[in-house]
Amino acid sequence: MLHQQYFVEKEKLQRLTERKNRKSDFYNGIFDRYEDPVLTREHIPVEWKYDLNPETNPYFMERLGVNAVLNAGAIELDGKFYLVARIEGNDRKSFFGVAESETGIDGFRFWDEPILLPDTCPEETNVYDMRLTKHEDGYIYGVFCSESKDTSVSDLSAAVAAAGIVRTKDLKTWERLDNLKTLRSPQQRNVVLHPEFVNGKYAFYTRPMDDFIDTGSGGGIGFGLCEDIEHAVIDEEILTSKRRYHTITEAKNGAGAVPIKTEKGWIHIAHGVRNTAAGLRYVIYAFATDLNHPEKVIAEPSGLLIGPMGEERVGDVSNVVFTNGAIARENGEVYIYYASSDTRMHVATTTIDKLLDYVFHTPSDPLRSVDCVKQRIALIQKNKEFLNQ
Ligand code: M1P
Repeated sequence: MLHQQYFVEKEKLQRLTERKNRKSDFYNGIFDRYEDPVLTREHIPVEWKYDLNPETNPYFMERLGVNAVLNAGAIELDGKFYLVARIEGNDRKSFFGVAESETGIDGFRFWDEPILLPDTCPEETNVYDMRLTKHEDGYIYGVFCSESKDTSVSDLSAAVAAAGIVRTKDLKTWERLDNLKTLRSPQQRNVVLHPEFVNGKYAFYTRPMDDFIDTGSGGGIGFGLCEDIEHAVIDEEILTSKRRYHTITEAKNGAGAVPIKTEKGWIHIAHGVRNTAAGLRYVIYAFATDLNHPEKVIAEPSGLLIGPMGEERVGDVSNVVFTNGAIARENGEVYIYYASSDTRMHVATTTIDKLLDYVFHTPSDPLRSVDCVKQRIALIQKNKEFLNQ
C-alpha cells in the first residue's frame, strides 16, 4: 500500500501547478514581473525523489532530493512553452529536465523523466545551463556547460569548463556531438549558438576565459564561426559586448538567451557581473547587434535590465539573476526566463516593440559619474520644458 504522505505530496504538487501566476505591481515600463516563480524544486515530481515501495522505504523518506531548479533554456514548439531546466540534486550534480506550459507564466509541469544525455565524455562530471537554438538547418541545438576536473593541478576544486553540444527535433531524442573546441581559449562557458548561418557557417557566441571562475584576459562576449557543427572548432574569437571598468560587466559577462531577430537588429539578453564586498553580483542586461553582422554591437543601453529584487536576492548563490532562455512569439510577445540566486526560475514578460525602444532609446553609459549627472540633469530639464509648455 502506498504511504499516506505520497498523496499529500502529490496534492501539494497539483496545487502548485494549478496556481495562477499574476503580474506583480513592479513597474518600469520595460517589462512585467510576476508574483510567483515559474519553476522551483517543489515542482519536481514526487516519483523523482521518493521510493514509493513501503518495503524498501518504510518512512517514506526522500531518497534522491533536489536542491534547486534554475538556469533554463526556453523554446516554443507548436504554441506551447518548454523549459529545459538545470536541476541540481542534493549531491550537487546538475542534469536537465523538460517542463511544459500552455501559458508560459504558470502551469509548468515536468515530463515523466529527466533527460539522459548520451554519455560520450567519460571525464565529464557536471552539466548545466543549456541554451536551446532553433537553427535554420532544421535542428534544435542544446549548448551547455560540460565541466570536468582539472587534473593538471593539485587544487581539488580546479575544473575545466567546455561547451557541450546536443541536437534534437522533439526534445525527447538527443544526439550528442563533439564538444566545441576554441583554439585560443582554454575554457568556455555561456556559449550560445546563433540561429542562422553567418557567411554559410555556424556562428557561436562564446566567453573566452583563462580560468574556471575568472575570465582573466577574456575581454567580454566573443563570437566565432565554424564549418562543421558535428566537430565544431573555432579558431578566431572576436569581441562583441565588452567588459568595462566600473560598470555592471566589470568582472565578467556572458551571452544568455539566443538572440531575438527584429527588423532593427538582433536583441541580446545577457548577464553582467561585478564584484562587491558581499561577493559577485549578477544582473541581466541587453544590447543589439547588426542584422548582417551579428557580432557588431549597434546599441547598448546603460546599466541593468533586470536586477535581483526582494526574495530573488536570496538563495544558494545570493544576489544573482541569470538568464539562458527567452521566447519571442510571432505576435511580438517576449518571455524572458531567469533564475534568481541559483535557486528558482522566474519569468519577465515584455514585447519586441518595448525591447527595441529600450535598447535603442535608453542612453548608453557615459562611464563617469560627472557625465552620468549631466545625463540625468538633461532629462530633468527636458521634462521641465515639456511640463511648462
Ligand atoms: O552562480 C552564478 C552563475 O555563475 C556562472 O556564470 P559565469 O560563468 O558567468 O560565472 C554559471 O555557472 C551559472 O550557472 C551560475 O548561475
